Amino acid sequence: PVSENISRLTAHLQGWIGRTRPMLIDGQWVEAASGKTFQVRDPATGKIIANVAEGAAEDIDRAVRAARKAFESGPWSRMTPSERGKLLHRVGDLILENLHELAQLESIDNGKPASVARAADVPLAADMFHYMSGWCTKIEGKTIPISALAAPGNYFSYTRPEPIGVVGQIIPWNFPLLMAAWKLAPALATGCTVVLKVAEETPLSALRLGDILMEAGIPAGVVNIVPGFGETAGAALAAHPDVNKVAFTGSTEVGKLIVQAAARDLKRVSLELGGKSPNIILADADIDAAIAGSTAAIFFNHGQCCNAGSRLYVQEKVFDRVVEGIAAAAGKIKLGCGLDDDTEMGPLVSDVQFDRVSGFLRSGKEQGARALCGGEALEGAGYYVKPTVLVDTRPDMKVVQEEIFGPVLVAMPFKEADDRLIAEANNSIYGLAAGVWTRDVAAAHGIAHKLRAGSVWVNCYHVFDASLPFGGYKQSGWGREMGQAVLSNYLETKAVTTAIG
Ligand code: TXE
Repeated sequence: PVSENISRLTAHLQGWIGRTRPMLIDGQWVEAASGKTFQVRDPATGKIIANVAEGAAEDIDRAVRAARKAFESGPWSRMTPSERGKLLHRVGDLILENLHELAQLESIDNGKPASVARAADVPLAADMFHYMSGWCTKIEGKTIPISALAAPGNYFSYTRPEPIGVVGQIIPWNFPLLMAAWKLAPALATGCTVVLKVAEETPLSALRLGDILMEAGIPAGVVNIVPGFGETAGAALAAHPDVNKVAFTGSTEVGKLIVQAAARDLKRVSLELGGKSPNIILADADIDAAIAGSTAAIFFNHGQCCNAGSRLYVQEKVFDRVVEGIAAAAGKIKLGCGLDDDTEMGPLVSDVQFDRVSGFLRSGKEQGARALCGGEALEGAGYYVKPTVLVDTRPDMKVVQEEIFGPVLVAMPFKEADDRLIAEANNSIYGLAAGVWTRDVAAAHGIAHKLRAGSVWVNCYHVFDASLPFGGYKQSGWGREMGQAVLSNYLETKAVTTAIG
């Protein structure tokens, strides 16, 4: 059955989604070599919205060959940095020109409210291209005064940052367009060429972005977009001998498989993986702001954020007020189809995620946690789970240790903001993000410095910017996305030394 929500899309999108969506290889929209397609579903109804070409090893190989050709013989490698920068800027402009449609597409594919996609996902994706377009002309080497003890003489030495080559990028379904932008923009800014494997749950917005890249004038073969499944297309990309680097966002479990596959040829790897981020509220904080911010920290994007503030630590004397405040706010969140104007939280992305999150809710109950609100799915069609706050938890519970990736907060009280609290907050295999709420500046920075996390937000949460590096400590990943820091993911450094007599 076809989802009735298709009729709510613009006429143009209805036409676009109504045709089997091919993959982008060497500037051409083509079918899979096998001729196979797969179905994409609307998480609000569980019904079908599109058919998409199902890429596998042979398609990945075609795409890698196209990317290699575009990298070696141009035109990408022959373009000036300024020309590349202008093209990237144009991509950002075109994303904004298509804001409304991209937001609708993201909503029907992922389940998130279109209003959120319009305010966040799509403009942030455009911003990433705009920001990275500026870096094209600013990737500079250094001149280095050397001593050359073993070979005395006069030398002129400099470094040259060079693009790593053909990059394989594998992205998840939680921010489908934004993750494509986070990956593509820096790779293109550094002069690499790309094969992008999009998530099987949400391939549509990245395929639409493929149209935009072509319209902007990105040359054939520079970006190839292959939808398909992880174990086939994804694994083939991670293992392809002619890929120089793999950039992956997804589960820590699959991140480890990527490293193993890449190890065979010692490919460079960067990883942005899971999290179980602590969010700490001290008693002296602006409690109303902390309640509002911590509600958003866990429930934004239905909890399907790698950086979600999913472990809440609240100082004892304000614990009840805070958790009851968050539970009250959670109870007011309007669940519904992402295409409805008043929806604040949509369904989870898929039946698989729905079952996974429901399993965590059962496990929490079995191990003795108590739900202050939610704690169950919504009856009826669609993959809806009620926003949930769990208390009476213990550090060893599955719901406290593992990434749930759904709208489920676990809350724990603490006595003093001392080293025991820090140890508890750091008691995780992950280290992606953290939050601290307090009016005490010294305490805020003291705690921020001791947390083993790649991002720490003080009196705020989920504040992202194209210029700020983002990524994880420990099993949350390798390397950083965004900012100047991401460029090193896609560059090699060459040292050139000339004898000058
Ligand atoms: O992730 P996968 P899933 C976490 C979150 C979630 C769990 C499972 O906890 O509940 O992961 O989600 C591709 N070789 N995150 O199963 O499988 C896959 O096709 C190569 C956190 O969706 O990691 C998709 O494109 N690629 C996360 C991508 O990997 C493979 C976001 C991510 O899918 C592959 C998503 C393989 N063997 C989930 N297997 C975050 N950090 O934001 C799968 N893939």
